[in-house]
Amino acid sequence: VTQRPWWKDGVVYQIYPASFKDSNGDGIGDLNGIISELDYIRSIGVDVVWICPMYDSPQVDMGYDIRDYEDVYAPYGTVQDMERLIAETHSRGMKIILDLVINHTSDQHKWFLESRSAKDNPKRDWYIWRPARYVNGERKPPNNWVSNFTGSVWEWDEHTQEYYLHLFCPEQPDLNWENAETRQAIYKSAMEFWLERGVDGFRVDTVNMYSKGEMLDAPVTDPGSEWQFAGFQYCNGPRMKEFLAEMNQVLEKYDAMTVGECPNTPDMKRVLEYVSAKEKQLDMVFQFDVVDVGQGPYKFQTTPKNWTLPHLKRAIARTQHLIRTPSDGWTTVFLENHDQARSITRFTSDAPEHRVAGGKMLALLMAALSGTLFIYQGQEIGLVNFPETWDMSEYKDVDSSNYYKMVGARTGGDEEKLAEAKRALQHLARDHARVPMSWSTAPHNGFSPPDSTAMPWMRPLDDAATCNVAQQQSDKSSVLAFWKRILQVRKAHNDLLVHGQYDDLDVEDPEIFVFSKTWMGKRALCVCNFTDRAKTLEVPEQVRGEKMELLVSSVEGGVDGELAAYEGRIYLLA
Ligand code: TEU
Ligand code: CA
Repeated sequence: VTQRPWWKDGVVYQIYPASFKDSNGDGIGDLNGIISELDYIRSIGVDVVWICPMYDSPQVDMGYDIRDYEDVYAPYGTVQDMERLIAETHSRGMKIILDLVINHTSDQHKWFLESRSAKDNPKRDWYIWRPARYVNGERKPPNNWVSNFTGSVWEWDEHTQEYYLHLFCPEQPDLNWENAETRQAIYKSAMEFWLERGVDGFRVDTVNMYSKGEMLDAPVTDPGSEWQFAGFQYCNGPRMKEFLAEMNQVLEKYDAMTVGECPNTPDMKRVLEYVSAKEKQLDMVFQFDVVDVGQGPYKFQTTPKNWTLPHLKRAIARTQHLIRTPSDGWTTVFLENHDQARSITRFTSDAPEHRVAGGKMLALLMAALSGTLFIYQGQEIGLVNFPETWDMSEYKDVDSSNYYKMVGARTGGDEEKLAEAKRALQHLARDHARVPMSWSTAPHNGFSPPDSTAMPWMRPLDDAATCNVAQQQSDKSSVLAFWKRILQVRKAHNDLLVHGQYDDLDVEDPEIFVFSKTWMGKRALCVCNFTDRAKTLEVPEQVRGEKMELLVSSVEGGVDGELAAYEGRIYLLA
């Protein structure tokens, strides 16, 4: 076997600093809290940690609005704490990657303060400024693109009488990547500052949005529509390859890995151009096919349970086929992150009698898929969405609150429409991933020190009594115990499970997910029962007659020929 890069076989654990562990009792997670749990993280069988933005930030979008790339958000700690976290991670034989947020900065970044101070400021062109459009004497934004967080992507600046672009919050002005000087400053400040301190790579935020292309200045097509989804216009623009190639000249000096977040890219050929080894663009990407299954461009405007198992199978197949020879691509496996609701709730059942089985089955499914595997904090203990009974005030995320406000404004506060919006948030909001971790049954679920008087920044879960790290570390039938086991199985059968070719064996079956993995003549079969009822195990005709040796089941004492509710199995075929 050729020497494989660490980032292909390694399992990555994603940490959201605000919600992982609060070591000093101010109710906010911090770097010392993360350091105190590195042994726990290592014990799961994880090889890499990904830290979400810990940089100095006004926290409008939870750190994805960076005020200073070269400083740490004070409540999280200091640059020295980060240097200690990097060292402590490395001393345990793990790698560490940071979040690289370079499509935009905070509106309080010194570069933007300069840029907005005057039209002739040397940094004016470091951001994207445009004059107003006038329609019948009325001032309008340059076009009708809608922001990811509702409303226009243009914000009026009274002082210099122009609009600036922000694909996300108004507090997140887009950097102008057309300006070579800006790009060099980004590489130096956002990347080299941390590469010099030993980080092993980056998860690259909105990696395909840096080249806006000429559509940005195209005339407004349908003036009638208030706002228009433009994700397919501002993603994958004409200079993306050039920008990533230039960025790689810096990364290669440190042999750093990259995983790019790649929304709005349904065309697999375009994705392959990012992840093909010979293209030298990115090592891998997160595609949204699986986590957006069944959703339209406006994720909250879809009825929560509107996906089917064939939807999910086709989405998984698209991401797996990036590995199919002869492509020289690579792919990622994930069902959760800080932008996604909890996968047990979304894809199985979070009913008390099913949530553990659901969590174990999804762990087995993910472990059987090729590509680099990403686990999001809390997924390893089977955390689920917080209940519908929680009040809207518990939703702290700008994505959720802006959407809810927009529905209220559009419908004049229509109770039924607002209730519908809350149901969608209960199912899909990013907030479900941001509740403080449940460590034990101590006060604050062990997230903050027991004697701390400050309340955690978000309401801790109500179910910690039955779902917390401490309890599961000593419970062999826990979701945590199963994750540890299934990661060992994945490592023991690395060729088949991490690198093998994926073939779906029955895409249309609405209840059972069965696929095979093939590597140099060796084959495995994975079968998952996505229902809450026992189902007969039908051996797919493609493998009928072959000897099936059970490698692992997600349910103890499974019955031959029958799959229990939410049971997953992997067989070796001979
Ligand atoms: O996400 C970019 C992105 O496309 C999704 O966030 C999506 O637009 C959003 O969840 C609304 O549905 C990245 C980060 O992961 C996200 O947390 C940030 O809010 C966003 O970029 C801006 O930096
Ligand atoms: Ca703290």
